[in-house]
Amino acid sequence: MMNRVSANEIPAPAPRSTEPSQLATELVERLKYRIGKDPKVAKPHDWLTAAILVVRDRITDKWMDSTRRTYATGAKRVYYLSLEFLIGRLMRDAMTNIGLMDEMREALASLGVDIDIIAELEPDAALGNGGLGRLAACFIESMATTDVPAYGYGIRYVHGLFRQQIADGWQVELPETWLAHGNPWEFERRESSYEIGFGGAVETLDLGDGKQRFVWKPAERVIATAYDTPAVGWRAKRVNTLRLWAANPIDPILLDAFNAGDHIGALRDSNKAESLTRVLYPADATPAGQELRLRQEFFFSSASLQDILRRHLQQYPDFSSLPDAVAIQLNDTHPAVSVAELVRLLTDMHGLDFDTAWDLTRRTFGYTNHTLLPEALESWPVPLFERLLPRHMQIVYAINAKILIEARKERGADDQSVRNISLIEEGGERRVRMGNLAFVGSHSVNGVSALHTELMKETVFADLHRLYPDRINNKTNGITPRRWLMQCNPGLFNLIRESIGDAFEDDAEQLKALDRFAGDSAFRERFAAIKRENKVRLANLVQARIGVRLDPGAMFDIQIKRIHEYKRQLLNIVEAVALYDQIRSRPELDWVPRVKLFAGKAAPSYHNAKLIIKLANDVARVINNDPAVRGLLKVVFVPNYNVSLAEVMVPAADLSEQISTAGMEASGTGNMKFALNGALTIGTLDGANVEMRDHVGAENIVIFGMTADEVARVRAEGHNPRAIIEGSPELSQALSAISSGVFSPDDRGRFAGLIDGLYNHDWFMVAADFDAYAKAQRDVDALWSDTAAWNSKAVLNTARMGWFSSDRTIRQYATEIWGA
Ligand code: HBZ
Repeated sequence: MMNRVSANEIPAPAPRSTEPSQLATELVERLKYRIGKDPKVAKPHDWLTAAILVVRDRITDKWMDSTRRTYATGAKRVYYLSLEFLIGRLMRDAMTNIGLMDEMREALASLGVDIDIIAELEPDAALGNGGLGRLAACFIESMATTDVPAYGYGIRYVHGLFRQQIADGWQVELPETWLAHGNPWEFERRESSYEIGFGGAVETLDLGDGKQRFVWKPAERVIATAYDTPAVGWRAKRVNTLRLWAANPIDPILLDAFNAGDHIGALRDSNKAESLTRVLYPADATPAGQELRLRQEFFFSSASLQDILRRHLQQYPDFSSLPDAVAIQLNDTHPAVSVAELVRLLTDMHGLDFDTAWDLTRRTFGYTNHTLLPEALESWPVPLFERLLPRHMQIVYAINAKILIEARKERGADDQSVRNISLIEEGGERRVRMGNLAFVGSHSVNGVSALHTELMKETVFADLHRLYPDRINNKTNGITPRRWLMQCNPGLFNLIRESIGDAFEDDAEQLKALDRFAGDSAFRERFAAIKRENKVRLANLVQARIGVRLDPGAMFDIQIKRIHEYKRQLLNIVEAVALYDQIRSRPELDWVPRVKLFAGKAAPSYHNAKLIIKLANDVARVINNDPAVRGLLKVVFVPNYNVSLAEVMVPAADLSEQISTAGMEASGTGNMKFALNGALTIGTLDGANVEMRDHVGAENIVIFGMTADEVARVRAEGHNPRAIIEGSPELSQALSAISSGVFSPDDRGRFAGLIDGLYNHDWFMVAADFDAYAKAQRDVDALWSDTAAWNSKAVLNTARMGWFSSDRTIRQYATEIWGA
């Protein structure tokens, strides 16, 4: 046996030199000994891998420091459970945060390598759909930055979100292959693996004294193996861990079957296991409802909890200290089965009684809700849940009994209220309600903007809120200013530093020192020049990708996000059509040149969303090729929206479109990225737009349309969209152009159904808000014409958005929820 050296006997490594010459030596070393390439023949991809390995090694020193520090201080650990982490590229982020960007650039240059070229080769880790996944990625970075000892837990999907191609205007989905060249960031941890069971039955053993023991005998088992990626915070204060689970079979091959000639059957179990973590579900609102999805949810919940409990027992004698040492945050209901799994592990595996386990569970979990859409709330058919997780079904019933008895007896809930808070939806197909399970299993339930949190109390969780009035709280979302200002907009970042010093780098709220520059014309001009450079960069990208030439002098009006009816890309497109009409009929007027840019993916099964993409492309083709418009209006749909594309589009925007139907966007985070980078917002009073208005000032944001209350009232009372449309000549004309096939001469009826929906119910209030929106757009035009006024407002947006840093959000979670 080797003698174990205890961690504190190993001397901390001497800080390495950050001299470019030293880095160059390390680059060549990694290239030779880790990749096996002679620098003479190394390809750009090899250099990328070498650069990542050099950076990763340096981060690793800090990583071990952080881990030791957490042990030594006995600090509380935070676990962020999320089925999605929309990370994007990591190299630039890591280099900026450890302060090696300039040195690495120089080191690579000395070897004849352009850092910007190899950086572009890094694939996006697109392990998420949209805002929820990107929020998780911002949080991971901010938790390291604010020195919260944290682990992100998720799934290592082999295929992230599909690659979007646009073929003849239609979205086509292609597989995404981010691991094709390997992943130099990650460490495989074969020793951190756990068995995960599915199906089978539960045996009940009678222990006498009315006590019982339950033994779950799963019919299938797979192994979860950990892959760790270090997550480094700003100035490398701390390095946390993103631990992603991959599924492997217990037996890689059934040799008996193979030897008997059944070569396919021999691999059946292996394929089945690996299929668990093969692909990310691409729907971002309607739950997939498929068995594989529930398997994914349970697989990563169980692996994470087993890992957490094992780590806890390494440091503490038992689980009575669990809620003091551990906080687990559930990112939406996707990991909500964790509530039942923790109870199971504590009772069946570790011998605690049910009441103790339940108390510890509730004090350990927090739950974040990201949507109010009733159709988006996750629930599982009882028969499916019971077949896959028989023991968890029993535990859900036990929790339910406890909750409902308490509700009736102690809190006087009536029948209707009891039906609403029940974990089981009755009437018709019985289903397990994951939102209710997450709510009762947590000590904190939070929304992601002030408005959303209030609506949670009034709508989806009204009855549970009445029962537990202290549980719901708000944590308004934020974004990391490292990725969304420093890295994506170096021009603006340097201008700010030159003007107000570098305090804002550690505290984004110090950006408010920029306020006084709004009235400084020399500053405004430099600010505008940087915006223009960013627009040129985007124009080049658009030219290269889709061959459309853009004038960087035009207003860049951008809407980028998932395609959804509630997000109302349709409202934006219809307004473009109306504007097109007006330009053609009044060519003599002084129109403001404008480019409307769109990007975003539609869930593959979401018919109307895909039709909206086709409409944007059809409208773009007609408008962009009509000489009568003289380039005053262009419409562009940029394919394959992802984090890296956002990093180019966000800094190039003059106008940010945040136009969801009020009450429907929980928060939004794209809205924050644009405003921080000096775009003006046109938006509804929805999600975090409300708080953005409070921070930037009502005169520096363009708000229009119905409020959430008005939307709710109109929906309840019923409205007549047809009358609204007929009362608006601009709108009727635009809609009839679209539905009669002006933009789809090859299939004139293509959009008839989409437009009929507006006449017949207009659930998302596109018609109802159209006139207000069109008028707001003309106000925007007027403002644009006053360049000084526009730029001054743009500067004030940047100056006043510091509060929306995810560092602030994380500090609030840490003090108000996690006690960390
Ligand atoms: O979460 C988004 C909200 O729509 C947005 O308003 C908010 O800013 C953001 C962060 O809080 N929600 C999502 O992005 N939701 C999903 O991506 C999703 C993914 C899989 C699902 C359901 C929702 O099954």
